[in-house]
Amino acid sequence: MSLVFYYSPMSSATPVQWSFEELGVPHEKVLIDLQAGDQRKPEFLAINPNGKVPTIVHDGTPIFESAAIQIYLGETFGVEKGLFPAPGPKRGEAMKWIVWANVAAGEALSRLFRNTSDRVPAEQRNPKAAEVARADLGGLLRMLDDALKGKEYLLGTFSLVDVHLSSWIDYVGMTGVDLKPHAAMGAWLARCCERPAYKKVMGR
Ligand SMILES: N[C@@H](CCC(=O)N[C@@H](CS)C(=O)NCC(=O)O)C(=O)O
Repeated sequence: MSLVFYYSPMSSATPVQWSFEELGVPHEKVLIDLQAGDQRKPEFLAINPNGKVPTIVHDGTPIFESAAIQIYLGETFGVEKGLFPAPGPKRGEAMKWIVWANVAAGEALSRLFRNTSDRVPAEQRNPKAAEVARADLGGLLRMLDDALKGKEYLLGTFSLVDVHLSSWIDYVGMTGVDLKPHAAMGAWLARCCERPAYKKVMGR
């Protein structure tokens, strides 16, 4: 078996790095230095034409997009370790949350970033659009908070779904979005962040 993981620290590769730690699956790690432009080198573009991390290559097949990678690692290695549901409705729930994080919540966060970040030229930023994005993101966080009420983890027991979403929410908090109004989500985030695997990945 050959499994190669292309990553960069503190990036969209972080949740995948955490999953690898939880799973304990042997793999080769290749650092892609985004500042140096490694992601635009022809040898990397041949694997992932998007030129982005994370990317994995399993037995010669490249897989990109973090949501797809998490689902793939879950179904390939996670079921026997009790970290991902077997095929069935619970598997559907796992996929639902992972895709939701990247597509629905990710869209609102990137809209907020595009309209507030000083890394985006001022003339491309729109305060009204930023306000709408902040409200949309708040609504999505409320939805996650509601889903976590009365629960330790999203699917009941800890799984790669919690890895993916809590890593993402931890990042959202680091961007300055206020997470305090969402108490159930905050308690769950604290539980997830205590995992030794996450502390190792984050160097905490
Ligand atoms: N939707 C992608 C996003 C990946 C992504 O944007 N990765 C960033 C790092 S956080 C990247 O590699 N950027 C390099 C570039 O765009 O040049 C995923 O979830 O995998």
